[in-house]
Amino acid sequence: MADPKPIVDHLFTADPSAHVFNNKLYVYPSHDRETDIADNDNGDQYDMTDYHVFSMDSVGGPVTDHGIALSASSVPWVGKQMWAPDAAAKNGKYYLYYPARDKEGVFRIGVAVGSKPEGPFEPDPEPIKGSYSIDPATFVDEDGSAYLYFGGIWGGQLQCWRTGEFVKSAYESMEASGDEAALLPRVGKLTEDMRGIEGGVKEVEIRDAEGKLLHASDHDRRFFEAAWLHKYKGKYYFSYSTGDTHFLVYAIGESPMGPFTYAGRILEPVQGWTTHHSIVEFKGKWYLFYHDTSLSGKNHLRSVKMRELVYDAEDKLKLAVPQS
Ligand code: FUB
Repeated sequence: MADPKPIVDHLFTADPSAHVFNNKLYVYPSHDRETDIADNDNGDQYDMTDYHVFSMDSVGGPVTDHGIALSASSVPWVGKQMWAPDAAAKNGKYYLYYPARDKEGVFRIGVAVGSKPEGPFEPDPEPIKGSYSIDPATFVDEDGSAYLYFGGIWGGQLQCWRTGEFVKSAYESMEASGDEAALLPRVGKLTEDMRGIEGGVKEVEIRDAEGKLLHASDHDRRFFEAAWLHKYKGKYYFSYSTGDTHFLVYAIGESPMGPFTYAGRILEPVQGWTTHHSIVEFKGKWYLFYHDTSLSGKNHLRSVKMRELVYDAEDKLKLAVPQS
């Protein structure tokens, strides 16, 4: 199959979080922009300043760009770099979750509230208490309980939060090999008003088939960034990027808080340094949203694409048409 076309090409978009609200498919991506900042491991080249929201009534139909939903200039705590966002609906309101560096350069996660899925969103003046690192992803369960997953290594600073406090000197100490368990993504239960975390932040355990936590040296399977959670047939599928190996993989659990057991790979590396995704059911079919750099050839100018996903007889996830 030919590589799919980006869903839009008038802007560069990345890190797509897709949700169905009011029978429409909404996509909440990062809005990549041209800068003259050189690529580095810190991710300084991803210097985004606002978010646009997109929607479609049908797959393959027109995609509407609803314009700017939130800008860095309207959030008092943001210093720079508005990275991968997500959105949730509850209590008749819509919530946009987004990471950015604060004025001290520490990544935090903010929330902004709107009355429509496409925004505009009014930001809370402070980041979510207890939040840190990047790549927020929300999941609202059938009983109304809502969860916020987050975390990303390297530029995303998760390695600085091993103790629960920000330790700047730990920035370079990314685990690479040896006996230690891999750094784990984080999850917090969202408060009823969706603007805070209750009960503290927990590690999301990702285990192998023998029940052992994945090792730091297990680069093909260990967590790096880009967490996502969806539910299928009563089971919780936690998917993520393996970062320096650039796979999108998933693990399955019985609870949204984990633990999850590694289950397989969804997508091979895409063109470009990062990979990031979401998974959504729309009109009876399942879709993977992801990005690559096929339009620009530049790591920081990405484009969102989508592909259909299917489950096999054992409820394992795979692309409907294999990656070419
Ligand atoms: O878009 C900036 C960062 O690149 C995201 O937060 C990561 O997931 C990676 O895609």
